[in-house]
Amino acid sequence: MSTEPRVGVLMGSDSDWSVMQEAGKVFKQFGIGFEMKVTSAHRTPERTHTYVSEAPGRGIKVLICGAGAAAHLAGVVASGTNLPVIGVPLAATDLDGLDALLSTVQMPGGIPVASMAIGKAGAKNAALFACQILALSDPELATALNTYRTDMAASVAKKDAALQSKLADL
Ligand code: RP5
Repeated sequence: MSTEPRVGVLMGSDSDWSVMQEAGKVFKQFGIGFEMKVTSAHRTPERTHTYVSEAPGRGIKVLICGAGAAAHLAGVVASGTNLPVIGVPLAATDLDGLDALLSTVQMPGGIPVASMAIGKAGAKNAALFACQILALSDPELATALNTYRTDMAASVAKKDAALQSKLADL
């Protein structure tokens, strides 16, 4: 698969990296080219607008935005592009991500943001969701996603088998 970046992963601060790296791990696993940038909706609005306006011309097809607190990043990015934007709310304050979740998911009608769960699961699912979007026009990636789910189901069956043997030993 091409390693040219097809997904742009933005985060509002370097303090978001520990969670947003989960998205990067998924793209590495599937061999999807991606780039990651720190850019903030409110601290660096011009930098954010410039990135968003240039992204499609560089082959970016999907954008992921991780941000905490009053998380404007996904909404602001979505306002500047018709590319699909996936928001990942992050826990950065005493509200444990509920603030970011509501800021990300409660977009007024007209400018959609696909919001994932708070934190690492959200970052991982954002990347998988981006892969699913790309797979619409990438049969090789579609096959890889099917295999991923088959393997996941097999691991659950294996865990159940281990549980049954623990039960038998009680
Ligand atoms: C948001 O504010 C960032 O996305 C981050 O989650 C949060 C706190 O940022 P720092 O103060 O750690 O830079 O914009």
